[in-house]
Amino acid sequence: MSVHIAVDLGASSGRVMAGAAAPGRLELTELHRFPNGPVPLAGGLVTDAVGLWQQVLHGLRAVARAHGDAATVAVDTWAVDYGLLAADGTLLGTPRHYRDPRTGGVAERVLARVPGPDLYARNGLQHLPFTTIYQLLAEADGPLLAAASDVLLLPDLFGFWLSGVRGAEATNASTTGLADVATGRWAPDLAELAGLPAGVLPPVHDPGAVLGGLRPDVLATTGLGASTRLVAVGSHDTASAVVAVPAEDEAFAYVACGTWGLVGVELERPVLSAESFAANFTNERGVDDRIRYLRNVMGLWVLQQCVAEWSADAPVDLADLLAAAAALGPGGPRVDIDDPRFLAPGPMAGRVRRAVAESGGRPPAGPAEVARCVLDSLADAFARTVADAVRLSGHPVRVVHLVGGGARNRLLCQLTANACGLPVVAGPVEATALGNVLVQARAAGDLSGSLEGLRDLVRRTSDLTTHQPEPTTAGAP
Ligand code: LFR
Repeated sequence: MSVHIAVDLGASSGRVMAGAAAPGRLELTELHRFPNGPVPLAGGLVTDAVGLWQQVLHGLRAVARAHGDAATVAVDTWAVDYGLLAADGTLLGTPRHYRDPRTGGVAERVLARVPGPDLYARNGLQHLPFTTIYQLLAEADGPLLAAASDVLLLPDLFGFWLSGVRGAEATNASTTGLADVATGRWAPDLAELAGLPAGVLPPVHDPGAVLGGLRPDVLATTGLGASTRLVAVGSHDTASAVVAVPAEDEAFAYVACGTWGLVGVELERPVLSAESFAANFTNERGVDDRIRYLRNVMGLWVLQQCVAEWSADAPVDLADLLAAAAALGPGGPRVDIDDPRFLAPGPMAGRVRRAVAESGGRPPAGPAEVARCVLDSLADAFARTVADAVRLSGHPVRVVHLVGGGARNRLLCQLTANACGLPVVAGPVEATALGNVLVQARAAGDLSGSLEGLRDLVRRTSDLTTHQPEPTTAGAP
C-alpha cells in the first residue's frame, strides 16, 4: 500500500502521521508529535509558523527514514488564521493567532454597515469575533496587508512552503466569511467589505485536487522522493474530522472535540433561516460539498487552561483528576461554557468560579470540583447544540459520534450521552488525521466512492466505545 503523509496541526499539538488505505484496510502511524499553542508576543498572540514548519520537516524526515518514500502529503490545521506573502514568496510578519485581542470591536464595525442577517445570507457563518474577515479588517490598520500579494490560510501557507503552489482549499475558505455560501468560491462583495486589495485571495480548489510535486529544497532536506505529490484534503481540521466520523447511516450528529467542540450534523444544503441565524449556527463546507451545519462550543480549552494553571504548582495527573471529578457525582454547579470570558488564554479556574458565583451557585472549590463543573457544563452545551441542530435542520439523529482527543475522556463521553439522552460512540481519537489520509488515498486511487464508504472503513478498523445514556440521569431526547 502506498504511504500518505498527514500533517495535522491542532490547537494544542501538531503531528505528522504516515497512513495507508485500501479497501478493508486503514493504517495510521504517528511519526512525530509536538506541542503547539498561541505565543504571547509584544502584547498580542501569534502562531509560531516557522517553528511549526521546522517540526513538519522533522516529521517528513521521519517518514522518509521509516518508509523510504511517500506517494502524497497533505496538511490540515485549525481554521480562519492566515499568513501574508509578498510577491516573491517572503512571509510578511508572523501570523496572528485568532485568540489575539486585535479583533475586539471589529465585528461590530462591520455589522453597523451590513446587518447580521444579510451577512448570514451571503456567507452562512455563525458569528465568531475572530473570523478571517474581521481579522483582515484589523490587519488593514497595520503595514503588512498593503504589501501582501497573497493571503494564504495556514494549511495553504504550509502547502506553499512544501510545493510553491499558492491556492486556497475550499473547506477552510468557507470559514473565512469571504466565501459565498451558495458556491463556496470567494465572493467579491465580501472581499470589498473587508477592504481587501484586489487579487490577494488565491484561486480556490476542492479537496482531492492534486496540487503538484515538492520543492527541490524540501526533497533535499527530508529525503522524500521527486514523485511525492501535495494533495488538497479537507484542510480545515474539522472538515477532515467529519470525514472520519464512523457513522453507519446519515442519522448522526457529531461532536469533534479537541480544544474546540464542533457540534452539528452533516447536510446536503445550507440552512439560512432566521431561526438558524438567531441560534448562531454555521454552514461550513465539507469534503464532497457536504455542509457542516454546526456551532462552535468552547471545547476542552477551558479544562486545558485550568490544568496548565495547576501544573505550574505541581504536575497534574489528568487520569487522577478525571477520576476524582467522576467520583463527585451529578448535580454540581454549571456555567455557560460559551461565555466569551473563557476565550482568551490565562488563569481559568478563577473565571469558572466567578461565573458560578455570579449565577448564584456555590463556586467549585478544588481542581476536581472545577473540572467536574467544566465537564458538566460542556456536556450540557453539547446536548443543547445537538438538539438545536436537529430542530433547525429537520435532520433526525439516532446517535452522537464524539471524535478527536475528547473521545479519550470517558467522563465527558458519558456525561454527553446522559445529557443528550442518546448513545455516544467515542472515537476515533485521531479522526482528523484519518480523514486527511482517507481523502489523499482516494485522490491517489487507493480507495474510491463516497464519504459513506470511507466512514464504513473507519468504523470497521477503529477502536470505538459506545456510552449508553444512564437511565437515572438521562435528559429528555
Ligand atoms: C478546531 C477549529 C474550529 C475553528 C477553530 C478556530 O480546531 O478549526 O473548527 O472554528 O478551530 O480556527
